Amino acid sequence: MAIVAVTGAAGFIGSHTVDALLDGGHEVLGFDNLRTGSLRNLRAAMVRPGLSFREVDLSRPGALAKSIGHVHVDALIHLAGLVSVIESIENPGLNFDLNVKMTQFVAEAARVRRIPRLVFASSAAVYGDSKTLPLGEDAEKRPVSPYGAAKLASEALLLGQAATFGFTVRCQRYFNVFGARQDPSSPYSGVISVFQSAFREGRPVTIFGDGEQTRDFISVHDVARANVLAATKLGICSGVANICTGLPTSLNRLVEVLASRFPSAAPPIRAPGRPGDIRYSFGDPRRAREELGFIASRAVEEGLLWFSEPASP
Ligand code: UD2
Repeated sequence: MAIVAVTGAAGFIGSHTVDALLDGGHEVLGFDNLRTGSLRNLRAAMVRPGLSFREVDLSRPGALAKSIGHVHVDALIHLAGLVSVIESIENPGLNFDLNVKMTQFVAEAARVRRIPRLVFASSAAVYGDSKTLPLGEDAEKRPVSPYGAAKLASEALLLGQAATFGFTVRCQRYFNVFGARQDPSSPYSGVISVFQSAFREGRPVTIFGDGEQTRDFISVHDVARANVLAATKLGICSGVANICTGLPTSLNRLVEVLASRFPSAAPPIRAPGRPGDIRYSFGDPRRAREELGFIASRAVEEGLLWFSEPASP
């Protein structure tokens, strides 16, 4: 069993990763500044043995290494950061601080505290509007937001320092992640959480464009499992891998599946496409299978039905 540090532990992906680590019998040191994360997400984990949580601002130099102290950490999963593409466009300086500079502090903590393995939350945003489908890891990288650019820069920072200082880094390029605890309240939240809460509350959803755009939706449970594998699997090397299903799903199909679950829902509103929206996106999942032994287990339709289960009376 390993001791694993998790940054962004109270976030959407972070809290599920903490749960999955505890399920595997690992010990977890969780860190979060609670800017976008919430202790609510860790409610169940907090009462289990194995988690020690600390509220800390990791954007201060040295804060992470200091918080880890002299605990012998086997792996560090770095999920903290600025998570909204739109916020990165509105505030590119903050995006730089939280998504690039903070990554450097993580690399320094790994070096100073001799942490042998890092796992980094990268994103399909590094591909931007690349036209090669499915998106393989070697596809052209054309980020179209400060967020995507910061993730790409962070991958390079970490891979370069891993090679220099002798630790292993796994950069995980998540595609469109969905599942419980994803905040549906902002207009820029993941489409599944927005649609799901609208269906539940009997409000119509808005489809931007013709609804034929596709995404590779992956369940947060699968993403958490991929993180645990990257942090704990023996004998893996540094590298980059897509964390995706390889299956494209259109928005119209999403609405069809949700409508079958909530038959009395109002019909969707149609609105013009969002500027900068990517038309088709789905990844090639083979590298994660070969290098991590990771295969997504929950197809989006099955995951959606589970996720959209109407609340019991
Ligand atoms: C996702 C990620 C983003 C980045 C990007 C990389 C999320 C939340 N965002 O952006 O972080 O990694 O991929 O390419 O996972 N839509 C509607 N109605 C709504 C909301 C959305 O039609 O009410 C459409 C939207 O215009 C888009 C699709 O749904 O065509 C998916 O939107 P999204 O915001 O869930 O995710 P995406 O792919 O833009």
